Amino acid sequence: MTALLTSADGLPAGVRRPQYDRSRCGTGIVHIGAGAFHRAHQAVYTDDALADSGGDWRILGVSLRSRETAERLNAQDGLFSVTARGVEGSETRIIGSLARACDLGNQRAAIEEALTAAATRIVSLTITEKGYGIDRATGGIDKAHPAIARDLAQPRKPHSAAGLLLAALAKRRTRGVAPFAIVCCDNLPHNGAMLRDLLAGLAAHVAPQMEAHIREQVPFPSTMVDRITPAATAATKDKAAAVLGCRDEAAVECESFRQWVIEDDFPLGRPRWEAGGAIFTTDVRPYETMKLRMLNGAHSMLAYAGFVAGHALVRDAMADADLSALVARHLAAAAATLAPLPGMDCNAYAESLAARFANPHIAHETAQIAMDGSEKLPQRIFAPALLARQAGAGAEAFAFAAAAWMRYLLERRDDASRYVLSDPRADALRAAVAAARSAEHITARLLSFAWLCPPALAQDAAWAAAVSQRLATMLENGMGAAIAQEAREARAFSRGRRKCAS
Ligand code: CS2
Repeated sequence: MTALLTSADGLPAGVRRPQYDRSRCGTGIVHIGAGAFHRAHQAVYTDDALADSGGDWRILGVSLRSRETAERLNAQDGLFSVTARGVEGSETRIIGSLARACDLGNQRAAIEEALTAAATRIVSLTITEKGYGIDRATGGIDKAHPAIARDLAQPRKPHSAAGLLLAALAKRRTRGVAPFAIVCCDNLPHNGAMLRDLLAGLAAHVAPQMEAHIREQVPFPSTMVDRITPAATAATKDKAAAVLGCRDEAAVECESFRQWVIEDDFPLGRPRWEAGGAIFTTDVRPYETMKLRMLNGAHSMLAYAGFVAGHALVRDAMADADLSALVARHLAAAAATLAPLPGMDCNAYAESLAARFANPHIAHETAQIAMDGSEKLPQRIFAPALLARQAGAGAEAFAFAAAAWMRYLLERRDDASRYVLSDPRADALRAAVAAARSAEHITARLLSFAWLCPPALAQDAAWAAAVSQRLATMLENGMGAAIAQEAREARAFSRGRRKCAS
């Protein structure tokens, strides 16, 4: 089979196609980071909105680094398939909302033109936590971030997402074109406000006249995005080809669950994303905090402990009764740090998360989640740990997760097989671990990084001891034994709690 997916005609009857005339819908969104998550999430919601009410809201996808993504998508006229796999079964549909894709290395002019066009009313981003260049200790720009450093030296030819947006907003302002709304769709706390601070911080260095404009005139609606989407592999494409009867080089698979909560701040208009189930709100923070601490926090714990113990996939780690007991404990501990959210039952949410992690049809690699821990742990683990400690709680679940991450930094599994740490701060992390003599020393060195752990938590001796004791067990007895011991203690604790409550 060599035919490529170039048209939605002629596909098997069970495959849903775009329910609208693509040629009648112009482009209104530029999306930076056209990877699997965007294709499985925002592109699907936009497809639903176009089917519901049309509009000039198709997407121009931008890749900042990869040339292949854009080439593959353009070879298929922007079409690609999304296979949603639930526990009960799967559904494959063709998404038509992507008009075309460009990569910055080869198509800078086209990207800059699209960003300054009046028709572009929204710019959204999925570039992962590390893509932005935020100094995590201050919230300002990280001058050591490679793309930010380049943009500070040469602001006229930006390479960072922040630099591109800033340059485009400046041109729009000069030409009298209203600013687009900027929607950060990455798992960062207060992602709209965070991106506003980043752009304003960059402006202060390279275009001071833009700083107030960014703070006062540019909308930055915050969002919470959710859909478990493993990185696409050769198997993803082969399975898609078997369903489609042709090759789809941009195929994605994901879970069937999806959620999008967005602050409704789009002065120039927006697609009717609610047609796909998006929820609009005036304050996204409670949703975002719940997702970061519960879903992402438990995911990270499971990924570090599971990966080191030898589980390559999340679903296999969940099949280990001890690890799934630790996931349940982590979810409960994270839920206890949240303010009540009307209409949201944290226990039901926790149960649904455990079921989603265990989905037998999703091959989500623990290594994928384990990447970039220094960018993820502050909001997933250390922020709720501090709150738990301030509330007088023991914070064992967070201490275990932090220790599992520290153990993972050693670059060898329980069975002594090696892997390479993938983290933008890998050098600093490796150096901290290599120079340390004991679990206590490793813990102290790592917790002292202000970009990682809030100083008030690092100085909490009981918390540091809880982390280092767990790390010592992991180092002396292996991760498998540490998981078993932790799960025993967690079960005994929850039995004790149930007794007290009855
Ligand atoms: C995961 C997330 O890779 C990770 O760190 O925790 O990508 C997670 O799968 C998504 O946020 C789910 O919406």
